[in-house]
Amino acid sequence: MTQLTFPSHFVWGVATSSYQIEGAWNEDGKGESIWDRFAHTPGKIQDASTGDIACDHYHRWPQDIALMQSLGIPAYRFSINWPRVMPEGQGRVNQAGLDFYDRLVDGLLAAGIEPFVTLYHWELPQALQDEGGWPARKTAESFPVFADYITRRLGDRVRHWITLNEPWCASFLSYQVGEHAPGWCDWPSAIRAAHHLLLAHGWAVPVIRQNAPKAEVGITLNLEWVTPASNHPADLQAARLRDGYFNRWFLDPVFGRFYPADMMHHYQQTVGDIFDFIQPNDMDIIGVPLDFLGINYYTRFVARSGPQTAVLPVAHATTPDTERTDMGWEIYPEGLFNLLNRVHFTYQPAKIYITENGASYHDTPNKNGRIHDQHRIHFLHRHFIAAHRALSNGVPLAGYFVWSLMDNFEWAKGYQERFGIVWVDFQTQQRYPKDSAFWFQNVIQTNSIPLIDP
Ligand code: IFM
Repeated sequence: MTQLTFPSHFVWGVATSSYQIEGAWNEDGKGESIWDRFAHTPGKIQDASTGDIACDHYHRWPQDIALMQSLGIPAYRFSINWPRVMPEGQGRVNQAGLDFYDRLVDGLLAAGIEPFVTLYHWELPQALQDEGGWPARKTAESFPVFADYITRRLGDRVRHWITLNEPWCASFLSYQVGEHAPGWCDWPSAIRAAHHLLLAHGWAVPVIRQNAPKAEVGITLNLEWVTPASNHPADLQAARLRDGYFNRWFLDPVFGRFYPADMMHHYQQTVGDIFDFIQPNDMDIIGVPLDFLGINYYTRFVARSGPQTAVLPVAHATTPDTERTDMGWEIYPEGLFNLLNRVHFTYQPAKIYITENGASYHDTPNKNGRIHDQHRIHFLHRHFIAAHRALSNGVPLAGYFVWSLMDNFEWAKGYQERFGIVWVDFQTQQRYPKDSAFWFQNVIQTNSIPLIDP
């Protein structure tokens, strides 16, 4: 046996998100999002760039669909920019914005590409942020209305819906760490934001089901494989806290288990008595049964006990000889295998899609215009093997989306990081498939990967 074959209906795809590729930040009636405001604020983005133009996908989507078609990509995960459709986040609908996504879906289907649509990949309308943002319950109440407009328009054709992308990023990274929009650094606000994001998810699911009765509905969580730096009790405790903060805080409520008791207790001790925002029935709404769980996996977290004063006394242990991508993230395919098994055996989702996995490498085209991104091929190959091993273990893994179709705006890092399997020249907007794109094409065509490392 020289090849590992995937199940016949396994879904292979690529993923993007609206702000990272669309550009056209203020065209055709689009409202301002928190990312427009954040990127326009000096000092927030490392290379001082913005997503104003990004990959200009708003204008170049027909070529981008043709590109995917030429690479034989069967499924495409993209997201809807909320203020493009509802400029103030509630009330008025911008028909031109809805039309854009309508054409995109039609174009994908005509090209034989299955759309997987994420409703929220972080572009909160600035108008809703001005009224409190995700820490305010009102923002959660606006979300199912937005979901209703989108799914009434696209629900006859889109068969796979993802409510939220990575609620940890939209809450803690955005309202506690301050690295993402709107850039707050406040623990109680972040914990409230997480709750309201999950509530928004829970409210949106029945709305989507009503408008798209034949569709699958799920949520995408970014999960880490957390390991302690040593067997010292303090490091074991650090690993438990990191896992609670990053993974269990979202997994437990989404699977109907309330928030993890140890973390509630921990936050009560360190942040204060803040849980008054949980209203009767909230947890039942959040725990609505799903058709699938989307998992975004990139790396592991090695936890060691950190400074004792912070809410989260956990540090990321660094090991000098660790293999890393150009972004500095540890390459740890075993973590994907472990995580898939853990989620399967602990939470038993009906189905799992890996909705993102990939790596940033800074390769540039050679004089012939070729991009030999061998590291990325190596990275993907090892992660595909991990996914295949999980399948053999009985994990109901139904598909795998590579992040990303093309190089794009990598949030606070701007354009310094390149996750695409297609290289983008941001001056000319020309796209150049990297070697990994052709390698992936072959994986898709054969529905298998070589056992031996390419
Ligand atoms: O670019 C992001 C994406 O928007 C969400 N998941 C992680 C990717 C890489 O950082």
